[in-house]
Amino acid sequence: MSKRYTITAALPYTNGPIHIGHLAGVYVPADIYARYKRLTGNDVAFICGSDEHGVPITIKAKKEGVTPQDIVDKYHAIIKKSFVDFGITFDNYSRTSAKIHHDTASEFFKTLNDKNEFIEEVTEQLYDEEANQFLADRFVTGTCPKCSNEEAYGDQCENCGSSLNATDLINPKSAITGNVPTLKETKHWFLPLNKHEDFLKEWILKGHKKDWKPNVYGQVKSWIDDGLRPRAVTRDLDWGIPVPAPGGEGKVLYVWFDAPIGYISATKEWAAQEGKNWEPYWKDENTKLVHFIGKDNIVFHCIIFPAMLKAEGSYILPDNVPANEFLNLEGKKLSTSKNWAVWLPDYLEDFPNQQDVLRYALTANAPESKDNDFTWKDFQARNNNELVAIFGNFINRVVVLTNKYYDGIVPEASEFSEVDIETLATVKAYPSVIESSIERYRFREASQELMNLARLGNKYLADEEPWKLIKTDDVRTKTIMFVALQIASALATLCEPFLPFTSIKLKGILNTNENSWSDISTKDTLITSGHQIGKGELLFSKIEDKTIQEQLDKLEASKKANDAANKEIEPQKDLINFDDFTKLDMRVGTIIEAEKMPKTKKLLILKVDTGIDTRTIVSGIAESFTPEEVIGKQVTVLVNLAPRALRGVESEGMILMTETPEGKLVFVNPDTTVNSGLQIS
Ligand code: B3M
Ligand code: ZN
Repeated sequence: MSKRYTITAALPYTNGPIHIGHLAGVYVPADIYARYKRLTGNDVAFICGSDEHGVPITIKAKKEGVTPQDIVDKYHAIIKKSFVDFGITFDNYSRTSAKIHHDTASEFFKTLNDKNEFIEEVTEQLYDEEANQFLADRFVTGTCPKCSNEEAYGDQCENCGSSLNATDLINPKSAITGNVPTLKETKHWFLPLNKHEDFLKEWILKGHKKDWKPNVYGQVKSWIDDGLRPRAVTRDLDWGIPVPAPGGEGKVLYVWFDAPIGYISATKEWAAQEGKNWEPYWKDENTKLVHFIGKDNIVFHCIIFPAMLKAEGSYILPDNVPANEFLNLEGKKLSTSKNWAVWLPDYLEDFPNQQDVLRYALTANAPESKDNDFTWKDFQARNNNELVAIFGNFINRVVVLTNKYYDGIVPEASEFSEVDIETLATVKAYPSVIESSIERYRFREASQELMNLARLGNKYLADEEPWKLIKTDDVRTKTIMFVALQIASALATLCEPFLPFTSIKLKGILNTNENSWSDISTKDTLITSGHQIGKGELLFSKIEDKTIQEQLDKLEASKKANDAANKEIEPQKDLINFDDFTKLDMRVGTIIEAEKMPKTKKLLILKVDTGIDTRTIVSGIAESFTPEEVIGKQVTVLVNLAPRALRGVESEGMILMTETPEGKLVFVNPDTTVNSGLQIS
């Protein structure tokens, strides 16, 4: 039965491009769901937009010496393009700086204020005297009182997911100056979450929410069990939506108050463009509201936003919030600040037209019930062993053989064998098999079912061997190819939510676009005899080891460059007097021999001519130089350092080094050739 769906995907902060973690956690599953709901005949509003307020944007603007507006304009365009490039089919991708959003969020606040749903209170908040600024949200970090994570933010701990008030932090530190904040009085509007505790308990714990994912349900339950407290929904900042109430001058709405309302304003904007009424999408009890988010956003979507909607009174509440866990990259946490990420624009540059490969690899390995790891090796295996070897191979065989035997014309089927009948019946069952996984938000499982259909096709061809039968049994071969073409047609439709670009390509090759999702289970023939298909064209191509190694190297290099760029300059050490200095005996030395220390990655054993003698020095430079490269080099040596044994080799001195921005070690050496043994003073 056709239903109305409002499907939202978390609004990305506009402080940088998006990476594979965002795609895997939120946007690909949301898009699969939205596409599937549309294909099955539902009325869908798939909504997203840029989250353009909040501290992350102000911090980025400060860092780059530009205005917050410059930052959001730049990244809104980049992010929006990435979504189009990866086939994410939002009905509207809006932005929270849009007038319609400012108006909608202001109205929402005013309604709650008029209904006395807020507490207005003067309290002491953290303040940075040097920066002349109140510290909230990401302007302050400290230790989480719940899990002891030392990098919790003023509104949330990303480690345990708890929502916090800035004054809860232990050892708070300003993110602007590094100073310890003081306390200063200021007035704010608080949403008394405690007032909504009973309703939330009822709604989440006792209601029909048992079908929520265990990770979501479990977190929400534990927060509610802990007891809820009032939360400030305004901030002393100048970037955001002005507080529309007397006494609100110089203050703005808390970003997590305005951002979820962004879903509503984006729906309004879309409805106006489409000549529709937006209200049923948010106010009709029959509409199913589903929020796709990452796990760090659970508290906002399952507690705070529902409390806001309930307090307002005229809105529906989410039916489900299928939050995902986090995706790691090569065993390490994805990190924007450490540049440990695969950015979508970079991926497309290196893998043009291969969006479906990434969509598939991220879905097949999605962090649905626990954190998961993206590795380039797994990406390669998903492509080579599944997309190429199973899906692509099946389609290629069907298309090539149909062209070879019948000039691309779908042959007549004669009598179906038992295997044929069974195979066709299995194909008919696939839509509901895939549906049952998608309805439970198990997109990994759904993607594997899709691949199983291609496997079925491959097995059918391998068992029936039309390439052998063509020589002896023309009639039977035609029937086999007819059945295989039905499977290929089913794949063309059923792969659309997962592999949208491939679906278009495949429909082009089969020269048909007429089957809907439900046709696959209801129609006896998906592609009829006499229909002309097109020529073969490879859907996927093998990814070589070299390509994967290049990605691994690139990742490592960009992280190193980033580390070097962000390296804090060490403060000056304590003063020494001239006598201390003269104790150091530094000389020009010449490296005359070099070899790798066995079983180590970093160490070279060098023989150095110091002018005084030839001695052994063990140096940790093997990741920056081969032994051959250093032989003959003149270097600065501290010769009177007490010897010490490294891995059983006595090292008699130290070579002075520094590091390039890329993390490569370089020698501190004379810029002209001089005699070994010369003193440096
Ligand atoms: N911008 C947080 C994030 O990007 C936030 C989501 C808002 S959804 C209303 O993780
Ligand atoms: Zn915590």
